[in-house]
Amino acid sequence: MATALWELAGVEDDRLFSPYCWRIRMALLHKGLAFESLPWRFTDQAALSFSGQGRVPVLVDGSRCVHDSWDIAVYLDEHYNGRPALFECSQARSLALFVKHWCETQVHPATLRVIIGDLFDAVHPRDKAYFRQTREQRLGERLETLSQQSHSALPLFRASLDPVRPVLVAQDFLGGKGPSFADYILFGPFQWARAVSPTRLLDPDDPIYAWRERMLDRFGGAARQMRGYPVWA
Ligand SMILES: N[C@@H](CCC(=O)N[C@@H](CS)C(=O)NCC(=O)O)C(=O)O
Repeated sequence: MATALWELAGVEDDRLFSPYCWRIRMALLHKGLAFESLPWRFTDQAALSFSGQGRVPVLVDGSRCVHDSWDIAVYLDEHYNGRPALFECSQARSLALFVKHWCETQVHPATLRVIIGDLFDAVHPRDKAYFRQTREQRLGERLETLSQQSHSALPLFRASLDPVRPVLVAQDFLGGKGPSFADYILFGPFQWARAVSPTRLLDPDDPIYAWRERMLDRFGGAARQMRGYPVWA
């Protein structure tokens, strides 16, 4: 096997809805590396045992196996340093680490509360009991209760993005003129949502909307072509 990416899928193999896996899918495209997609479901724990842990993404690159999206991005830049950089310099990498933690603590939870009902519908039937049990335990509420609150979660989701609006007015990407790994980190929750939910997360006059269009168009529209809902019908 050359390069392969284990990534979370829903009912269909190409309904890819992990924000962490999307980071790496975009990173591989950025690097111009061909890869095979290996769809994975939450209950396919045995399939990942070779990696010594139970989460995706997992990258298999020849004889190397790397897990954790941050470690995979660092590995890709160090191992393929002749290809376009995900981090232009060590300062860019440090700032991307901030974006990662900001995104995971602010944007991911806000996204989840908007899409939770649609997300449950999109997970593979054999994952549903596991998903319900783990997410209800984590969030402290029944999925149905959370789903009923999803409309009021949308303003909170939009507010969670306030720090990036002025940045994306001033420049096309978080990385400046072109996308960097920080952009792929932020793009993850948008693809997570788009894969499972018809909810219109952003108004077309939001500067983040234009940024998302640029991201969806990148690499010949690769992200837009994956199974999901149109961002605006
Ligand atoms: N820190 C990890 C987090 C990866 C992660 O949590 N992946 C989720 C899919 S979005 C997962 O595999 N969850 C398994 C589970 O919930 O059992 C990374 O950045 O790769």
